[in-house]
Amino acid sequence: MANPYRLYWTPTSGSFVVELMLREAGAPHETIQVEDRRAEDFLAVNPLGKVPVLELPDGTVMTESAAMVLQLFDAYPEADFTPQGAASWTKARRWLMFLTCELYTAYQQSYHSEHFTVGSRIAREEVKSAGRGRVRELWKIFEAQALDPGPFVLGERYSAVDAYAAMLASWDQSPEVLLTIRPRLGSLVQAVCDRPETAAVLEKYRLGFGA
Ligand SMILES: N[C@@H](CCC(=O)N[C@@H](CS)C(=O)NCC(=O)O)C(=O)O
Repeated sequence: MANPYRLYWTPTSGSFVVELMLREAGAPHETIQVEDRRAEDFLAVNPLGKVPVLELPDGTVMTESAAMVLQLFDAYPEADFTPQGAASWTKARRWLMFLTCELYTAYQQSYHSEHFTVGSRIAREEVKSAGRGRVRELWKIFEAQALDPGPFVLGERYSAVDAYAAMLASWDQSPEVLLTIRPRLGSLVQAVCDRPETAAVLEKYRLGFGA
């Protein structure tokens, strides 16, 4: 029998979308909660000291959440979270990279400012504040371009790119405010939350969108 996928995770982290996909695909998997990302045994798995980390059934170790999403698209071409057709793939690649390179990084800037400045506490506050401003700017672009016409990034069809976007939205300082000022993003998040597997994974990761 093939080995299961093994996903390293922590609460509130980017492992969320990967675990959701594994569950939705019915893929045999184990999850390993990382207690200390700076511990030697975890640094041996990922020298960056970051989650998610995904070990594939053949033993290959992957980092980078967006690469894992693409990997699971390949592994489960028929799943409803996988884009179908050339135009959808083009759009999915573009916005998945936008979410991971731009938005994920802007969130990291506000939550892990230590990676972005060697400066004082004041410099760190400035980095965080710039990150928060950037997050708002990037969601505006995402809503105007990726969700036109919506409701999903691929139009009428859901894909895991939407779950990735919902995960990032849940990291916002004030998700309720974000989803109010970006109503199309709000509808996307609601649609992701309505999927049968989502609630349990949101709860496991202690993520949510307020009342
Ligand atoms: N580019 C990476 C970013 C991973 C990342 O920054 N993970 C966060 C949790 S959401 C983390 O472990 N941060 C710890 C740190 O930055 O020291 C990915 O997409 O997987």
